[in-house]
Amino acid sequence: KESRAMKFQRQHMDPDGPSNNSNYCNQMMRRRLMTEGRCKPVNTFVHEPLVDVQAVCLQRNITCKNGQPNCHKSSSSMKITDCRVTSGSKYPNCDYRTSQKERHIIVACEGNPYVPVHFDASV
Ligand code: 5FA
Repeated sequence: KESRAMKFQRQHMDPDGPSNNSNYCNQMMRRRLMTEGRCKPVNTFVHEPLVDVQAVCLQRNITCKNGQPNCHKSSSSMKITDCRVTSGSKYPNCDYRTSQKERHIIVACEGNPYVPVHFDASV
């Protein structure tokens, strides 16, 4: 079974990206299996080395959106792409808007080793 840490990498890590095109989210949301059963409404990909994203679990500890205490905010801003389903998108033809940004990321971390398991926000 896929671990939560592996699921985070599948859903949120694209260190070599982004390919500079407006179809990025349409392609990546499908390729990373977030358009199976439903169109996942919003998702962020991070374009930084995995070790740098894992290191966020050692950076500033903050409260998550759900009230749990295990979120961490990156000390540096990171290259990200936000994917948001368009209002006209109809499953199974999932259509996304692609927005590239540079933001501090907030991830939830769990386990031993203590690694990212959920993408909470970017600020
Ligand atoms: N989740 C939320 N806060 C968490 C925390 N502090 N520690 C660990 N996990 C936390 O996200 C709900 C999901 O986020 C649940 O799985 C919850 O365990 C986790 P959502 O934004 O309400 O839904 P979603 O559709 O964006 O996310 P899913 O694909 O269901 O959730 P994933 O956790 O697999 O992916 P995510 O990284 O996008 O959250």
